[in-house]
Amino acid sequence: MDPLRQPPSPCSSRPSSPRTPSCEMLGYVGIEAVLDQLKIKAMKMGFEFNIMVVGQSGLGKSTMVNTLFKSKMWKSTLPGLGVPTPKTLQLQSVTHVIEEKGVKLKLTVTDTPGFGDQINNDKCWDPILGYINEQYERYLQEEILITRQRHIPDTRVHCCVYFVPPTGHCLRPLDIEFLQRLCQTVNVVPVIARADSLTIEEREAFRRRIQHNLRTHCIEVYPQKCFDEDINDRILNSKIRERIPFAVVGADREHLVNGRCVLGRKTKWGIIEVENMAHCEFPLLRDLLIRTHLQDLKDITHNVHYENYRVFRLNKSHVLPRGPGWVNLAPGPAPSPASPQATPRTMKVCRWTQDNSDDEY
Ligand SMILES: Nc1nc2c(ncn2[C@@H]2O[C@H](COP(=O)(O)OP(=O)(O)O)[C@@H](O)[C@H]2O)c(=O)[nH]1
Ligand SMILES: [Mg+2]
Repeated sequence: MDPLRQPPSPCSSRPSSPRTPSCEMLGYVGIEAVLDQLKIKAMKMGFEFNIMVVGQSGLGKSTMVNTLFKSKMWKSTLPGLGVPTPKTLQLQSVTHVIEEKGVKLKLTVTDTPGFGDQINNDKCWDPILGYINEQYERYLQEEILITRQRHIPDTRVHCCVYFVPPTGHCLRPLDIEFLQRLCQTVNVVPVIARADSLTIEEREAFRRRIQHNLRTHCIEVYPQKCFDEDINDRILNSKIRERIPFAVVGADREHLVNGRCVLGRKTKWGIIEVENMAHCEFPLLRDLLIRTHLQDLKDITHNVHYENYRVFRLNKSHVLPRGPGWVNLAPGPAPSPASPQATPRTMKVCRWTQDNSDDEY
């Protein structure tokens, strides 16, 4: 027997070669095996994913980070759990490598100090947009090196979870201004924070009003309609769009409920379980971020948001042709988001060349 066609040993990283086809499948080449190859490569490389939480202080951002880390999926040994979450005073990133069924995920969560606490909230978005652009700049500086790393470390923010205060009214002008800027730079998933302070009817009415605000102010949150790739995407994403912003509750303490250990908030009237869909929509947020849309969030970050930044920076740096592949891009500070013209807002690079003009449904 040809040694190349022998079944691989269990520790081999190569997929088995497709079986010899039966007579009726003579035209069969075995292209589908490429999927196995991709899977094995991806498992070897692992995945990187970066999330940021943004919103006014006291809305439960740091608690939500712990909720995500502590929930069943992300059993972790974060130091300090169980003690009250200290106030976040500066941007800070925590990285964890999570492994499940042989798949490694390097997850970085960036927690931000609350904004909007000042009397004058002018440009309170600057530090956050500055951080996001800085990560694009880092990636760009690595990418343009002549001898670049085979794998460029990716610190770019793939998703920003924006916490809306549970006022029950509508988006505040500050949220609208912030979201308008943020959505042009990064994927944004808004959530209704501390949703346990609203009744089910209030949550629903608030959600509808926020959706209306987003539409009237042309704020495109994730998943953006124009990037649905096919009918299946449209069906799934339109269901998600219906439910966004998710009404979430955060908690970092475990309680015993009917013999089960659950993450939740203990009140006089009972336990609010964060993973129970009857209590809040935290599971929808976690599923979107990890189970269903992780790769898509990364793709849009790379193909749209980073691409906008890259085009903007290359244009700004007067790219001069000096032989094949030469790019004269002086390393410099990331464009300051303080000057509105410095951020690539107005450009929109579409992922695919397909015509999306028929996206209404
Ligand atoms: N009722 C309620 N309280 C919450 C929730 N999430 C966090 N908290 C509490 O709100 C306070 C501020 O939370 P923290 O996570 O520090 O807010 P941050 O300033 O946005 O990071 C803490 O006492 C939390 O226990 C929630 O979903 N509902
Ligand atoms: Mg905090």
